Amino acid sequence: FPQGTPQTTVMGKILELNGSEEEDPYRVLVVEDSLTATKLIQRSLNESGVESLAIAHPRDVLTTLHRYQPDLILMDMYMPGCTGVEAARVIRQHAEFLSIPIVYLSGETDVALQIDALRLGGDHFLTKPFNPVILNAIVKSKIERYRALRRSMFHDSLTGLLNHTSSKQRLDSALGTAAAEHVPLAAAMIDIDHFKKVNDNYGHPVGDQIIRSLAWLLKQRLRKTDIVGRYGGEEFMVALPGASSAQALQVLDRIRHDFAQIRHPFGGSWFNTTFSCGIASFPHISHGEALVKAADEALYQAKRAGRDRIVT
Ligand code: GH3
Ligand code: MG
Ligand code: MG
Ligand code: MG
Ligand code: MG
Repeated sequence: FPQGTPQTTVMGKILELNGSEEEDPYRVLVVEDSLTATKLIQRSLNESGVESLAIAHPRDVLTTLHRYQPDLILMDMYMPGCTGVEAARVIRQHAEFLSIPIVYLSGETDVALQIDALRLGGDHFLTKPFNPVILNAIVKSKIERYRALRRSMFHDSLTGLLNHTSSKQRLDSALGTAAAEHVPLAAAMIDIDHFKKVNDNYGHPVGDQIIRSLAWLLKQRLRKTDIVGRYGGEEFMVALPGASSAQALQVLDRIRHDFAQIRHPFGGSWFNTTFSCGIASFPHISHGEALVKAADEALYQAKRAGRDRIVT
């Protein structure tokens, strides 16, 4: 084996990618007009490690949902201006909040009214005074399932990265933010070189492992605020909010270099693979689709120029 080339431990670590990405604390939005009830609820959630934000007016619910991105809504029934049920109906009219769990927490003991509330977009009904143990158990189990659902909707099952659709959506929303904050954003398309040959020579499962190793390396090296998606088979899309083309080149070229050093074990020996990459950036290009297209064209240039390189 060549001297000085570090033996990789990447393969062993790949398995962690899907399961052990550290989880954000659970977040609950409490919609409740009584200050006393709010304090009790928030204390109970806090004691079991769940973050929360409380609003007293249902009219603020949509803006708060967008800003706070909670995993669950704890909804009072009777509040000034609008009932919890009315608020739930408004929430359910927005596609992105169609499946967020809404748990009512109310003094209402009339079962017919409780059932009405559940029919109109609620997932569960708890009555006050509440049992904190039950509240926390329900909150946690609902959030677990909601997060699992979202993971499978937005992520690729082989790598755990964002899938094609959600990486495009995330790019569009990051572009909106970049425009509002007057900061640059670099987008890159990455494609593994001669991957057909890898599959032909070593088999499809080995090919899959290589896709996972690149996914892991990208996740490992990029920031939490960067967008990393599996765009297609052996093709990845990366977006770096705040980074210029030149800055992205610097970061990604290290990754390119290090990926090429990885020794993929096969039949008692090992082999290397490389990737090519194209970079384009905002504000030079301002539309998401055009940005991806420009990065794709740069990627094509990188392939034509001999692969294992980045073109900006
Ligand atoms: P180039 O350097 O031009 O990119 O050559 P290439 O062979 O990588 O390009 P091409 O796009 O023609 O082939 C990509 C191959 O990737 C074809 C397909 O069999 C393989 N592939 C796509 N998705 C997967 C996957 O999920 N797992 C594995 N193992 N292979 C895949
Ligand atoms: Mg009330
Ligand atoms: Mg390809
Ligand atoms: Mg190709
Ligand atoms: Mg390829």
